Amino acid sequence: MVKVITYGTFDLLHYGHIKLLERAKALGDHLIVGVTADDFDKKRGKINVQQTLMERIEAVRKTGLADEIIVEEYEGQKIDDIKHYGIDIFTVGSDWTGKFDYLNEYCKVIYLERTKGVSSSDIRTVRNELKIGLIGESVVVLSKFVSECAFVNGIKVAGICTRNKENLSGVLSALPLVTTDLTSLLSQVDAVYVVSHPSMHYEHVKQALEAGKHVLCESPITLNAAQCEELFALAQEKDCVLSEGIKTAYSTAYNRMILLAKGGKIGDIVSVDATCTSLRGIDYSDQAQLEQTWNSLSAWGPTALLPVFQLLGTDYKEKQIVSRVGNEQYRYDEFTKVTFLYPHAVASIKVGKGVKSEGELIISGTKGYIYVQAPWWKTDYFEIRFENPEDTKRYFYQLDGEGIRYEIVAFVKGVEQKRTIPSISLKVSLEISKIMDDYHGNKTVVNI
Ligand code: C2G
Repeated sequence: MVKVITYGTFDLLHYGHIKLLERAKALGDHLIVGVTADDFDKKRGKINVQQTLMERIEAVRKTGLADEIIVEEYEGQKIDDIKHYGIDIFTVGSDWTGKFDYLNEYCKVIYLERTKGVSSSDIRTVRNELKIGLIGESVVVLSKFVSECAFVNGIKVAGICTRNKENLSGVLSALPLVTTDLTSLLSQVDAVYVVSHPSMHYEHVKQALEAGKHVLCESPITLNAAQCEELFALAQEKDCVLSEGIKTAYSTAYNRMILLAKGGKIGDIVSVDATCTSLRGIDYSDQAQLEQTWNSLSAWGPTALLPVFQLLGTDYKEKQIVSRVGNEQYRYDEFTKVTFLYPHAVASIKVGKGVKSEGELIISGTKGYIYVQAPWWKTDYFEIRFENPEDTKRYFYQLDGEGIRYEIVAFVKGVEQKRTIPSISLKVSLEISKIMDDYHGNKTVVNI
């Protein structure tokens, strides 16, 4: 019996895949098909896969062409499989010609002509070509966002509304539409990415939602809790997606760390301590700069609050906000520490653009603790440590582009499925706005 094996993602199964499977089957008597696991696809840069592993396996099964279906989970698994299953022939489409010649050491390698004119990424792009507009002034953040969109199927940046037209460069100045008029931008797009100053978010998000546009808004969505509730209600009424933009929430390493912590790996969580600082000078005499510079709590608070609220919830008993405020009129804090008291736990965040500290995340538990080194908010690595250092567990999950592309993929999927992908729950979004509200309203803030 001649055993053949082939591998693939088989996302949105199409006739190119089926023709490949038919010809693979014809090469022998028994065909094993390896379908790639989600993590493995992500690791090899395929971040746009629309269907789950089970949906893709089921689609391959329904062709009736596979005698066996296995899951491809790690780099190098092909060699293990060829040995384990006693494979005679490995085959794959000609787009991979040369890439698997090393397998000749273990079995025959045959490249089959790839079917022209069809691909999963083309189907994805046609299916949901989302035109997105940018709103804001930060050239660095916006340029990064445009570059990251290039990795995502089915999204196109159609223009920008900014008060900073004269300073645009590169990818931003090359956009089809550069305007200061939000109405004209909204008429050209299906969705917007809002990264204007937080004091403008409410106005911009509201106008976009009123116009029936989906919104990805850099957190904090608003500086006022009631307005935040109002915007989510408006999004619901308009059947639009309103997503909170905190790129950390979309990083695999961060999400796996949260799951392990919640799963009891370190016992009961007693303390969550997150620090985010980035030393940036500010000229308090420069009104224009003050007006458009994000204060520390707005810039870093949402990120630092995320693990606190996702691990301990938002029903804390007490909180204390301590801030070193450099400019009262704009409530520009150089440093803020917020501590939370829960029934059986405590938490603290330290954020600052005028103070430098160690940007680490430490989750303390009754059996051990999780340590995420600086800059924890864009990490691909964390450790779970116990009393005995020899028991330390180390985790690595590749993170490309600081996580922004995964945030965009989640937003595009959310729009397609007409729901906000629950990476950040509504409760967390509302609580983040409440913290901003308390700070900007100078409620219960202790000044140092
Ligand atoms: N294919 C094809 N014609 C197309 C599209 C795909 O012949 N128009 C072939 C590919 O060459 C591959 C198989 O169908 O052999 C599955 O394609 P994908 O799902 O795109 O997966 P891919 O990442 O190419 O899988 O490690 C090997 C890879 O897993 C191959």
